[in-house]
Amino acid sequence: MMDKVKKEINKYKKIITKKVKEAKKEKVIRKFFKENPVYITYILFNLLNSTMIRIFTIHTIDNYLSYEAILADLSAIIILGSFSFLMKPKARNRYLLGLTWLFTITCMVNSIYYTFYTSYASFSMLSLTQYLGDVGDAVVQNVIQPKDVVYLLAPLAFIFVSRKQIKKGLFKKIETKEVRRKNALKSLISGIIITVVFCLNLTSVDIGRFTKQWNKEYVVMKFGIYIYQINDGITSLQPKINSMFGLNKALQEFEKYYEDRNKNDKYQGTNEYTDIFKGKNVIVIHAESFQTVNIDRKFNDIEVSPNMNKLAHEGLYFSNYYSQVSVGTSSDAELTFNTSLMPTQSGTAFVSYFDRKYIAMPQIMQDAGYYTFSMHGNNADFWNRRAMHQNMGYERFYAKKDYNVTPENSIGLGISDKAFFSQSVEKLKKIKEEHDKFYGLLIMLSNHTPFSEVDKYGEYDVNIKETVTNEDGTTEEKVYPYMEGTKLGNYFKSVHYADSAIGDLINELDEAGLLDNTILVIYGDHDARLPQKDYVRLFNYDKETDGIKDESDQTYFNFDSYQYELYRKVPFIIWTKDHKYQKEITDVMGMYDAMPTLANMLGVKPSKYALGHDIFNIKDNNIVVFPTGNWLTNKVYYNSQKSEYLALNSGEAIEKDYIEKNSEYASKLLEVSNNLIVYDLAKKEEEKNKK
Ligand code: GP9
Ligand code: MN
Repeated sequence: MMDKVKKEINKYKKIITKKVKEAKKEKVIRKFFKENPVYITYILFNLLNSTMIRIFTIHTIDNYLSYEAILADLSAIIILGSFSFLMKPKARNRYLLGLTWLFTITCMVNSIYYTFYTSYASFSMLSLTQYLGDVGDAVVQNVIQPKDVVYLLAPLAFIFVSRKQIKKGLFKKIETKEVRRKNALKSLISGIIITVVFCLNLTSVDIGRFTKQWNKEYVVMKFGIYIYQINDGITSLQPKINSMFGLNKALQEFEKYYEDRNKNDKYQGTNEYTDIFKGKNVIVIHAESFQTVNIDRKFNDIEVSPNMNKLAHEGLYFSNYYSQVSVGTSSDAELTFNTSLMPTQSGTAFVSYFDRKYIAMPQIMQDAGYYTFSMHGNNADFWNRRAMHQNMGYERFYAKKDYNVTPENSIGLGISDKAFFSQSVEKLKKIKEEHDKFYGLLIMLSNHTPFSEVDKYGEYDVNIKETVTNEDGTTEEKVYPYMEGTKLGNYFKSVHYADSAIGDLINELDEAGLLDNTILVIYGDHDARLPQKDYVRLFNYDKETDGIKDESDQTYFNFDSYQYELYRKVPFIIWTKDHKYQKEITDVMGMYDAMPTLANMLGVKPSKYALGHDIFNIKDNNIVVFPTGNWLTNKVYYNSQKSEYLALNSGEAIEKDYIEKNSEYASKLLEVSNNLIVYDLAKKEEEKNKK
């Protein structure tokens, strides 16, 4: 009995001490609030600003509810603010006001920048002199809207509250060093706790996007504007740091490399394709995530990509063409296609090295008297295209702002390919009227991972339908699910849509007379990163069990990691309306071979730094180097990480020397390409020659 009472008393004791502790804590907090009204004003108003800028710029429900960004903003504000406690009241006040101005200016600059570029400002852009002009114009045309000045609320509130406190004797307050240190520590610890909570919520996608920093809207939505800007400052310095050391060695190696190449490369010069398209207009189509696996593939006798198949069979079709992208995906494809250089080893050329000198196809065509332009329905700053397209020599970049984009005409990342193409044709008609020769790029968007908007792609079944006759003579249709519900299956549906958009485009171009003196060039930009297991199902489906065939089955296709790599290939097609040049070219080819091959046909000189070759010169001897150091020839796929290879023609012996020589060639090529971009060697060489 006594035990029971004791237990009860203890229980209540515990509750009471907890309550007392809580009350004490509350008092401590209240005390802190009461004693530091200036600091609290600093936190609240800067937090309000950072929340406002997200709400005024990114209008999505996810953004309004983004507690992650609030946590991130809070941690930046509190951690930076903590140091103020180490200072005496007067200096503390000045420091906090300074920070408030810094935060406020960050918000104002980004607010103005966003109005014009639907993206956030970057320190790296400061090195573009044209940027300053643009911002100047932006401010004038913008005539500072209320939404840009509302952020001044923070310094105003800060000044108001601090003045009041100064009158009450804030600056006369005597604090011991001990108290200052304690307060700083308290604030710092709370900042760190918030940071830890924030970090626990991060996914690997968040971290990946944060380090790459190119998807600015995403970074701001997750990390808040202040952390975005701090991170931007650091990443903007990286290319400068990379290029600070080792320039002389890089320049010497680069000069030697090209000297050797020009002397000893026997795969240069003219061939039967030289000048065949000289003077023709050129429309290049960047087909998002379009792989060769689609070509001539059918489900229930219906082609996945009937229009691309037609183009492939009626034109020059390079059926073993490989994309050489790295983390810069679409942008790396554009880089390699246009400059015949490889993606950089760290960062991406488009984002980190957009201010280097590139000798690119659009500039070459412009110099040959062509009007050059690019068209893409997404934000102009996505992948930093606005800066890079100009650098590569496109005279005009038609981006999202030039298109009528509505929720109804959008799929996935933005405007649907059908809407994009039909609006682009209107622009092309005008271009044709105003210019006698043009070279333009149209970048597609709808066929982009994750291929989940199946209801918008239109009807296309990826199952197996069969009509079976029953014993009593009646017939019934049997349906086996096959690829339905898989990511690869959805990909085929998405491709079917994109292909039909290409079909519509060709009809519309034809109606407008835009095909008569034009060559169409189409490339898949990179593979769609589809799961290996889906390919295993595609090639080894057993409809009786709705599973995978047994490996012992004679028809079993061992779709291993080598097959996966080989199946990443993308189509490259050059087509004209008159079908004059019809041929399938099966030699392996990399995206870096596009510029030398095309330039020869168009009668212009490719970049003297091109790393690829004209496929009609190099033919069977070609080598495709991948950014990983892997390489591919007609004979071998070599995996440099594993130092293993797959021989492609069974029975043919591969010499050790062959592997070594090609591996050396690949690593030298990657090094020279990277140095050329990082150290801006094309520019250095040009300056040297001028002297
Ligand atoms: C973005 C589009 C897609 O505008 O080109 O880029 P990706 O994700 O393929 O690199
Ligand atoms: Mn892409």
